[in-house]
Amino acid sequence: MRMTFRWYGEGNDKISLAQIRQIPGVDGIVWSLHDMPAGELWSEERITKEVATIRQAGFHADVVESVNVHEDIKLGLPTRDVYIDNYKETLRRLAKAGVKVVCYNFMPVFDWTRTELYHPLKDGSNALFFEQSRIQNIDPMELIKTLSQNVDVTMPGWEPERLAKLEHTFVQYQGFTSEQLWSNLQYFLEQVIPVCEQYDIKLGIHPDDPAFAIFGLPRIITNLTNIKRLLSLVDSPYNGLSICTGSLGSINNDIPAIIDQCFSRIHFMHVRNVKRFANGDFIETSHRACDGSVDTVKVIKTLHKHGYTGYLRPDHGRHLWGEEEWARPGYGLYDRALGIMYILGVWDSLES
Ligand SMILES: [Mn+2]
Repeated sequence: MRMTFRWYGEGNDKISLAQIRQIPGVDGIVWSLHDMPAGELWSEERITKEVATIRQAGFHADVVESVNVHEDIKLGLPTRDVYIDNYKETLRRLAKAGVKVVCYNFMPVFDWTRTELYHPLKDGSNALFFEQSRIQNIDPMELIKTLSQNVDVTMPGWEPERLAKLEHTFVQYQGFTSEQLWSNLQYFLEQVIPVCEQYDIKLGIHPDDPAFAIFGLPRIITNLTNIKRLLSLVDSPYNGLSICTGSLGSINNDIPAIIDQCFSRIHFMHVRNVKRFANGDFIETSHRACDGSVDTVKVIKTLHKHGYTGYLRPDHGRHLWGEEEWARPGYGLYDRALGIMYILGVWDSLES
């Protein structure tokens, strides 16, 4: 297992590479060009510069999260071919720069969705929260407005140019079915996976977050059955998975069973914990197994049992010790560092 940490780039992340260096066990930075609109070709200069910055700080830059998929690809519009060509060329350029794994998702309109960014926990910290009743009774535009009022950073998947077109995008998805989304995902993979094979760069799809339909938009990467279907769309090791225990844990998935059955296709792991409530709400918690609904110890044990040598990062953490004042929601420094120590603690005890 190779421990990594997600970093948003110089001037775009209040956490420095020097701080990340002090977290034990982290040898790689998970990066992206976060200002790049979905569908646009990434320039070689920008890629080279970002990789150099990361390497100069003593890390590898093997994992990119994410190269966003343009909405026209998900919708299957005739214009998708231009964006798929850009995607292929971006993959070639990333491979040439030494990138090994690219994480992406195929969720319509939204990336991850929550109803509250700073919900208080009993210990005095706060965390991302999803409340079913609020989702059912709110217009998506309202939700976005309310959430973005309190945040002065751009969250991945909530980029201004995406939000500006939100109303129009919703109209485009009216009547859109999950079978259409499957078919468009297959079309995309059939185009890009041969490039991945040729240039030795692996794709890992991120599960949908949360793992159920919201606002009437289909969500398909949600459980073992659907993950197997995804893997069979193009049966290549390059068509792989980023398993996120928090996203899959938003419903009652048996994540160790998913790891067991799909192990050879897992290229990247996100480990975090969520606590689910009987009414379907869930809140993000510490990484400890006993603090949430995901048996994170069993997840790590299962990876260890199979001899996982791929990349892993702690995912969203709670906001601790006042860091919500400056940190990107879910991406503070402290709880992710604590999460790493927990994951490594379990791993080391299995190794010893
Ligand atoms: Mn994740």
